Amino acid sequence: MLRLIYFSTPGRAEAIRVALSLSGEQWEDVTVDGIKYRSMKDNGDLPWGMLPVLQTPNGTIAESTAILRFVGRMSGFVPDEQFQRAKADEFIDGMEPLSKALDSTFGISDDDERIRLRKEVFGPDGNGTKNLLLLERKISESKTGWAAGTDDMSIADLKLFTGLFGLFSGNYDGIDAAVISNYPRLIEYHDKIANDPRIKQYYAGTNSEDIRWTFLPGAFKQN
Ligand SMILES: N[C@@H](CCC(=O)N[C@@H](CS)C(=O)NCC(=O)O)C(=O)O
Repeated sequence: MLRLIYFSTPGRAEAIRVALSLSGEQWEDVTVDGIKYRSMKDNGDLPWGMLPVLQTPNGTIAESTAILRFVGRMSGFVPDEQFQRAKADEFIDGMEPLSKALDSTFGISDDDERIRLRKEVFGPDGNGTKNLLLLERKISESKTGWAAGTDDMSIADLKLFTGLFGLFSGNYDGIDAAVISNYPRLIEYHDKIANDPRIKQYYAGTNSEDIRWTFLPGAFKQN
Protein backbone atom coordinates (compact mmCIF):
# COMPACT_ATOMS: atom_id res chain seq x y z
CA MET A 1 0.00 0.00 0.00
CA LEU A 2 1.33 3.44 -0.98
CA ARG A 3 0.53 6.54 1.11
CA LEU A 4 0.90 9.99 -0.39
CA ILE A 5 1.13 12.71 2.23
CA TYR A 6 0.58 16.37 1.41
CA PHE A 7 -1.66 19.33 2.18
CA SER A 8 -5.22 19.27 0.77
CA THR A 9 -4.31 21.71 -2.02
CA PRO A 10 -3.21 20.52 -5.49
CA GLY A 11 0.26 22.16 -5.20
CA ARG A 12 3.21 19.85 -5.68
CA ALA A 13 1.18 16.68 -5.15
CA GLU A 14 -1.50 16.96 -7.83
CA ALA A 15 0.41 15.36 -10.70
CA ILE A 16 1.33 12.49 -8.37
CA ARG A 17 -2.31 12.04 -7.34
CA VAL A 18 -3.42 11.86 -10.98
CA ALA A 19 -0.71 9.33 -11.84
CA LEU A 20 -1.45 7.19 -8.79
CA SER A 21 -5.16 7.16 -9.46
CA LEU A 22 -4.55 5.99 -13.03
CA SER A 23 -1.97 3.38 -11.98
CA GLY A 24 -4.33 0.74 -10.66
CA GLU A 25 -2.14 0.55 -7.52
CA GLN A 26 -3.67 0.62 -4.05
CA TRP A 27 -2.89 4.00 -2.51
CA GLU A 28 -4.10 6.38 0.11
CA ASP A 29 -4.34 10.16 -0.31
CA VAL A 30 -3.42 11.45 3.15
CA THR A 31 -3.97 15.19 3.63
CA VAL A 32 -2.42 17.03 6.57
CA ASP A 33 -2.59 20.52 8.04
CA GLY A 34 0.29 22.70 9.23
CA ILE A 35 0.28 21.18 12.73
CA LYS A 36 0.54 17.62 11.46
CA TYR A 37 3.22 18.72 8.98
CA ARG A 38 5.32 20.18 11.80
CA SER A 39 4.91 17.09 13.98
CA MET A 40 5.99 14.84 11.10
CA LYS A 41 8.97 17.10 10.53
CA ASP A 42 9.91 17.08 14.23
CA ASN A 43 9.55 13.27 14.33
CA GLY A 44 12.01 12.93 11.46
CA ASP A 45 9.34 11.47 9.14
CA LEU A 46 10.24 13.83 6.28
CA PRO A 47 13.59 13.00 4.62
CA TRP A 48 14.13 16.60 3.41
CA GLY A 49 11.84 18.32 5.90
CA MET A 50 9.11 19.00 3.35
CA LEU A 51 5.99 17.61 1.73
CA PRO A 52 4.96 15.77 -0.35
CA VAL A 53 6.30 12.37 0.63
CA LEU A 54 5.28 8.92 -0.54
CA GLN A 55 5.42 6.13 2.02
CA THR A 56 6.15 2.79 0.36
CA PRO A 57 6.80 -0.71 1.74
CA ASN A 58 10.54 -0.01 1.20
CA GLY A 59 10.58 3.36 2.94
CA THR A 60 9.72 6.99 2.29
CA ILE A 61 10.40 8.87 -0.94
CA ALA A 62 10.53 12.67 -0.88
CA GLU A 63 10.80 15.36 -3.58
CA SER A 64 7.74 15.77 -5.73
CA THR A 65 9.43 15.10 -9.06
CA ALA A 66 11.20 11.98 -7.77
CA ILE A 67 7.84 10.69 -6.57
CA LEU A 68 6.22 11.62 -9.88
CA ARG A 69 8.87 9.64 -11.79
CA PHE A 70 8.35 6.65 -9.46
CA VAL A 71 4.56 6.57 -9.76
CA GLY A 72 4.70 7.65 -13.41
CA ARG A 73 6.31 4.31 -14.23
CA MET A 74 3.45 2.47 -12.54
CA SER A 75 0.87 4.35 -14.60
CA GLY A 76 2.53 4.27 -18.03
CA PHE A 77 3.38 7.99 -18.11
CA VAL A 78 7.15 7.46 -18.26
CA PRO A 79 8.08 6.84 -21.92
CA ASP A 80 9.78 3.48 -22.63
CA GLU A 81 12.00 4.97 -25.29
CA GLN A 82 15.15 6.52 -23.80
CA PHE A 83 15.23 9.81 -25.72
CA GLN A 84 11.58 10.55 -25.01
CA ARG A 85 12.09 9.65 -21.37
CA ALA A 86 14.97 12.13 -21.16
CA LYS A 87 12.90 14.84 -22.87
CA ALA A 88 10.10 14.33 -20.32
CA ASP A 89 12.68 14.63 -17.51
CA GLU A 90 14.16 17.71 -19.18
CA PHE A 91 10.77 19.37 -19.34
CA ILE A 92 10.05 18.65 -15.69
CA ASP A 93 13.42 20.03 -14.58
CA GLY A 94 12.97 23.03 -16.87
CA MET A 95 9.71 23.87 -15.13
CA GLU A 96 11.32 24.34 -11.73
CA PRO A 97 11.71 28.14 -12.07
CA LEU A 98 7.94 28.40 -12.55
CA SER A 99 7.35 26.32 -9.41
CA LYS A 100 9.67 28.70 -7.56
CA ALA A 101 8.31 31.96 -9.03
CA LEU A 102 6.01 32.50 -6.06
CA ASP A 103 8.41 31.33 -3.35
CA SER A 104 9.42 34.85 -2.32
CA THR A 105 5.75 35.72 -1.71
CA PHE A 106 5.05 32.91 0.77
CA GLY A 107 5.23 33.82 4.44
CA ILE A 108 4.46 37.51 3.83
CA SER A 109 1.69 38.24 6.31
CA ASP A 110 0.87 41.76 5.08
CA ASP A 111 -1.97 41.04 2.61
CA ASP A 112 -1.46 44.14 0.46
CA GLU A 113 2.27 43.58 0.17
CA ARG A 114 1.83 39.88 -0.68
CA ILE A 115 -0.75 40.69 -3.36
CA ARG A 116 1.43 43.47 -4.78
CA LEU A 117 4.42 41.10 -5.03
CA ARG A 118 2.35 38.39 -6.70
CA LYS A 119 0.99 40.84 -9.25
CA GLU A 120 4.58 41.82 -9.96
CA VAL A 121 5.52 38.16 -10.57
CA PHE A 122 2.97 38.05 -13.40
CA GLY A 123 3.51 41.69 -14.44
CA PRO A 124 5.48 42.78 -17.56
CA ASP A 125 8.97 42.09 -16.14
CA GLY A 126 8.04 39.40 -13.64
CA ASN A 127 9.56 35.94 -13.37
CA GLY A 128 6.17 34.33 -13.71
CA THR A 129 5.61 36.09 -17.04
CA LYS A 130 9.06 35.05 -18.31
CA ASN A 131 8.22 31.46 -17.50
CA LEU A 132 4.80 31.59 -19.11
CA LEU A 133 6.34 33.01 -22.29
CA LEU A 134 8.90 30.22 -22.26
CA LEU A 135 6.22 27.56 -21.79
CA GLU A 136 4.08 29.12 -24.54
CA ARG A 137 7.08 28.74 -26.86
CA LYS A 138 7.84 25.17 -25.69
CA ILE A 139 4.27 24.08 -26.36
CA SER A 140 4.23 25.71 -29.81
CA GLU A 141 7.45 23.82 -30.64
CA SER A 142 6.05 20.41 -29.71
CA LYS A 143 5.32 18.34 -32.83
CA THR A 144 2.90 16.04 -31.02
CA GLY A 145 1.13 18.56 -28.81
CA TRP A 146 2.36 16.77 -25.67
CA ALA A 147 4.61 18.97 -23.54
CA ALA A 148 7.87 17.12 -24.11
CA GLY A 149 7.10 16.10 -27.72
CA THR A 150 6.48 12.50 -26.63
CA ASP A 151 4.20 10.10 -28.54
CA ASP A 152 1.65 10.09 -25.74
CA MET A 153 0.92 11.95 -22.53
CA SER A 154 3.85 11.76 -20.12
CA ILE A 155 4.74 12.81 -16.59
CA ALA A 156 5.83 16.14 -18.12
CA ASP A 157 2.21 16.77 -19.11
CA LEU A 158 0.92 15.87 -15.66
CA LYS A 159 3.44 18.26 -14.13
CA LEU A 160 2.77 21.09 -16.59
CA PHE A 161 -1.00 20.81 -16.55
CA THR A 162 -1.35 20.67 -12.77
CA GLY A 163 1.62 22.88 -11.87
CA LEU A 164 0.84 25.68 -14.30
CA PHE A 165 -2.95 25.93 -14.27
CA GLY A 166 -3.15 25.19 -10.54
CA LEU A 167 -1.47 28.56 -9.91
CA PHE A 168 -4.59 30.35 -11.16
CA SER A 169 -7.23 28.66 -8.99
CA GLY A 170 -7.61 31.56 -6.57
CA ASN A 171 -5.67 29.67 -3.91
CA TYR A 172 -2.86 32.21 -4.25
CA ASP A 173 -4.27 35.68 -3.70
CA GLY A 174 -3.03 38.32 -6.13
CA ILE A 175 -2.85 35.89 -9.06
CA ASP A 176 -5.59 36.51 -11.56
CA ALA A 177 -6.84 33.72 -13.86
CA ALA A 178 -7.23 36.33 -16.64
CA VAL A 179 -3.41 36.26 -17.02
CA ILE A 180 -3.77 33.03 -19.00
CA SER A 181 -5.73 34.79 -21.76
CA ASN A 182 -2.40 36.23 -23.00
CA TYR A 183 -1.16 32.73 -23.86
CA PRO A 184 -3.26 31.18 -26.67
CA ARG A 185 -1.03 28.10 -27.06
CA LEU A 186 -1.26 27.38 -23.37
CA ILE A 187 -5.06 27.64 -23.57
CA GLU A 188 -5.04 25.19 -26.51
CA TYR A 189 -2.80 22.91 -24.49
CA HIS A 190 -5.17 23.18 -21.52
CA ASP A 191 -8.03 22.09 -23.80
CA LYS A 192 -6.09 19.08 -25.04
CA ILE A 193 -5.20 17.82 -21.58
CA ALA A 194 -8.45 18.69 -19.79
CA ASN A 195 -10.40 16.84 -22.51
CA ASP A 196 -8.16 13.78 -22.51
CA PRO A 197 -10.35 10.89 -21.29
CA ARG A 198 -7.84 9.92 -18.57
CA ILE A 199 -7.78 13.41 -17.11
CA LYS A 200 -11.52 13.89 -17.53
CA GLN A 201 -12.09 10.67 -15.63
CA TYR A 202 -9.89 11.86 -12.76
CA TYR A 203 -11.75 15.17 -12.43
CA ALA A 204 -15.22 13.74 -13.11
CA GLY A 205 -16.39 14.59 -9.57
CA THR A 206 -14.98 18.14 -9.59
CA ASN A 207 -17.23 21.16 -10.10
CA SER A 208 -16.55 24.81 -10.94
CA GLU A 209 -16.68 25.86 -7.25
CA ASP A 210 -13.87 23.48 -6.37
CA ILE A 211 -10.27 24.65 -5.93
CA ARG A 212 -9.51 22.25 -8.82
CA TRP A 213 -11.79 24.11 -11.28
CA THR A 214 -8.71 25.08 -13.31
CA PHE A 215 -8.37 21.45 -14.44
CA LEU A 216 -11.84 21.25 -15.97
CA PRO A 217 -12.47 21.53 -19.74
CA GLY A 218 -13.08 25.15 -20.80
CA ALA A 219 -11.79 26.57 -17.49
CA PHE A 220 -9.95 29.44 -19.19
CA LYS A 221 -12.20 29.92 -22.23
CA GLN A 222 -13.99 33.07 -20.91
CA ASN A 223 -10.86 34.85 -19.76
N1 LIG B 1 11.62 20.50 -3.84
C1 LIG B 1 10.54 20.09 -3.01
C2 LIG B 1 9.85 21.31 -2.44
C3 LIG B 1 8.77 20.90 -1.48
C4 LIG B 1 8.07 22.08 -0.85
O1 LIG B 1 8.40 23.25 -1.10
N2 LIG B 1 7.09 21.73 -0.03
C5 LIG B 1 6.33 22.73 0.67
C6 LIG B 1 4.86 22.66 0.31
S1 LIG B 1 4.61 22.93 -1.42
C7 LIG B 1 6.43 22.46 2.17
O2 LIG B 1 6.59 21.34 2.60
N3 LIG B 1 6.28 23.54 2.93
C8 LIG B 1 6.25 23.46 4.35
C9 LIG B 1 7.14 24.48 4.98
O3 LIG B 1 8.26 24.66 4.46
O4 LIG B 1 6.74 25.03 5.99
C10 LIG B 1 9.56 19.21 -3.81
O5 LIG B 1 9.39 19.47 -5.01
O6 LIG B 1 8.98 18.28 -3.24
